[in-house]
Amino acid sequence: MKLVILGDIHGNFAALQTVTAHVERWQPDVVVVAGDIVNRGPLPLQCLQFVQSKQTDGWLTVRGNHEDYVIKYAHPDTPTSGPEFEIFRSAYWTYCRLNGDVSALKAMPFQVNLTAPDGTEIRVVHASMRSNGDGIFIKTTDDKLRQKIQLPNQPAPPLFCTAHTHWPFIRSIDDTLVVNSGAVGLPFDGDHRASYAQIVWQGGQWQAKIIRLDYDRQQTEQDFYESGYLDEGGPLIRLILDEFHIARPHLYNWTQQYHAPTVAGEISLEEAVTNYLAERKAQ
Ligand SMILES: [Mn+2]
Repeated sequence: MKLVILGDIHGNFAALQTVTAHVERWQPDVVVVAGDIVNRGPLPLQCLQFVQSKQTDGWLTVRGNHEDYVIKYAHPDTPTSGPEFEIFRSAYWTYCRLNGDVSALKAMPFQVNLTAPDGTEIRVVHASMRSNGDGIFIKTTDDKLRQKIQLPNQPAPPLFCTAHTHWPFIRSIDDTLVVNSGAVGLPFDGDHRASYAQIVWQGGQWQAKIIRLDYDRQQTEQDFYESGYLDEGGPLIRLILDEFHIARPHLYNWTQQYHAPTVAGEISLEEAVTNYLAERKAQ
């Protein structure tokens, strides 16, 4: 059995094309898209439609936290003005790019369960069993890792696959192989190349490999400008473009430092982004 896990595409269509061509040459039995197809990147609709077109080839999907950020805008109580909205404007931009149709995102399940050749469980989630925003890192302690891969009614399976942190790894704990596929569209481990996981059942056990691929990053850069994302998505898109440039995350740190003062009106969003980027460049 040959299994592919690919996730965190984040609207990066060029990276998705390169990864897909590589995946299809390998001829896996199953492909699971581990969430975050849309948002935090310039071409969400193209990526979503492409993944949907692959469903006829048997591709499966789980729902990431970024799908949830976009789905939120289909709810009439979600504000579409005010300081909080300005911070999340990029997700609203994605929602508009999907023409307000979130039905495909809503249809994505929290987890995918498959059966291995020996009858045991294969489980794929976006982040962890706690939620699709609770990630697993290479440095997560063993105790925490155990809590993240099981629930009282769902013991840890022999193969547990995840994404979300944009930081690929392969790790064993107890009788479980934990595979984080990294990010197709927006890696955060300092390596610009697209990342996905190939997993093979061999000699009665799982063997995993992380694949890294160069792709047309200039095309994606151009997509940030030509799609209107950079102009229309609000000041935070400058942070996302810089994440793309340096293959490191900004949004979490920016939020820690500037979310409260921005919402309180102590600093404009524009200024908060400019200052943050200047501070990072000075480091
Ligand atoms: Mn993600």
